[in-house]
Amino acid sequence: MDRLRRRAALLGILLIIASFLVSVPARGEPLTPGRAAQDQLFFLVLALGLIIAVVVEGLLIAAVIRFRRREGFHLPSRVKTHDPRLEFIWTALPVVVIMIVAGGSFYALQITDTAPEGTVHIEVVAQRFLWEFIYPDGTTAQGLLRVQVNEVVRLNVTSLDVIHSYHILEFGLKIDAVPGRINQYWFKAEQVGEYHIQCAEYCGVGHYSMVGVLQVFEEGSQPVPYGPAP
Ligand SMILES: [Cu+2]
Repeated sequence: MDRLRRRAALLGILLIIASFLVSVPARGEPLTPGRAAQDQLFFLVLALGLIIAVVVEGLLIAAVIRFRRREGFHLPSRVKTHDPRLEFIWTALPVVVIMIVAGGSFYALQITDTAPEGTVHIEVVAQRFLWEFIYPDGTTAQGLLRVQVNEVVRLNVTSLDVIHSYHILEFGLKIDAVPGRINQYWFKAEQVGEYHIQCAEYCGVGHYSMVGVLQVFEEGSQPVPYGPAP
């Protein structure tokens, strides 16, 4: 029984480590300013969480070992039930931690929600089961969005039927496409390449096929598929 329990505990620890290792490389190098801000916030929260976990679990394990039931064990006649200093510390410390996380969150939000000047506006119209892109010059494209590298692009995302979600994993970008509403997001692709666009909100039987490609091309390598930036 003891051996089984030990093996289960070991397996649990290995699973936690494995899930962490799998999730980190999947995030890769930041490709947009919004993604970089999100990563900073993620690692800030991760670091704080790890410090708290080590301290709390360390204290717990130390207490379990030190105060375990031993031969000749008996409860002390007087047990201390209150310690104002200790209570102050365990109230103040979480407040400080939450304030640090709140500060980091507002900083990240300010970056992801504030598009720089001189942006190219592209309308993203979702419908079952395809993505349509409307460029500033009125030309449209289905399933393929082309933008120039290092160009600041503002997306106005909406839907014609049900709620969809415009998702590009590498950009840390996920924004709902809601009928009758325009949700905005901006990005600046900093690396040339092709990125997978996927609907991330279950929208019907064809949901799996609601995909597209974001093509980020080198400046001058091909004609710009849209008019001049407004
Ligand atoms: Cu969808």
